[in-house]
Amino acid sequence: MKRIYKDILESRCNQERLLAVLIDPDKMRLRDVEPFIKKVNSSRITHIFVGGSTVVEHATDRLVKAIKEYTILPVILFPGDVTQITPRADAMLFLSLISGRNPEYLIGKHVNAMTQLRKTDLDIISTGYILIESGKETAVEKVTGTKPLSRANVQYIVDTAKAAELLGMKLIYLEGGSGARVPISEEIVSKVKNELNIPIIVGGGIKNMEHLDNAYKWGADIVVVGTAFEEDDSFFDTLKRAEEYKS
Ligand code: 1GP
Repeated sequence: MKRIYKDILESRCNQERLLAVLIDPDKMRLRDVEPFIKKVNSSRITHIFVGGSTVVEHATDRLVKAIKEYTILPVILFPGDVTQITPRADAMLFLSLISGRNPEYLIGKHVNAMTQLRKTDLDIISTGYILIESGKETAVEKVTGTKPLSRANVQYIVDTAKAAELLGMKLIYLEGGSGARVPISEEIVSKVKNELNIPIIVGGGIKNMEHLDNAYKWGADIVVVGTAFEEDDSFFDTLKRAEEYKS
């Protein structure tokens, strides 16, 4: 069994800022993997998340195989569906959509995944996935038939996250949705951080250095960026320049 979660906990103790790039198998062409991953390797990115809300069967397996040829960074599945499980990855976020009340996404799909998961050596990380409204309808809402939590109801978001921690979940993912107009707010991230002992992932709508720095400052242990890299890979250079400026 790989020790991806233990490494996340260790990094957190050392106050390291973990950064994950999210790659959607439906959007990344196999011939683009090599140049893209080479840029990832020379950046400060620490983890590669792979997943999407709607993915063609076997696309995840093919993509993870290709990614693994070019990097030693941990590859973590962020699956929208059972068909996105592949033993080639290192770990999997075992997501429970705790902002919604669709039993399929709370426990149903997890049960269906067991036959496949038993055959893998993935580090399976139980994750409370909280979708928070961010100004536009997200793919997660459409696929799961659930509504996000209101940004205004911060206490309810905190209570949801805390309940997940007490249920034994190991990570909380505060999700604004891919391409969110605005990232998760300071009040939400900092209040969830204050109450929780488990690491927090923040993603959705992180498009520039200010968004990224703020997410860490407010309490994110891992920040996930997808669209900014997908739409404009000069974001890699922006990251690099910001690092050089700091050092
Ligand atoms: C989506 O949180 C991730 O699930 C990343 O969002 O694509 O907006 O960076 P972006």
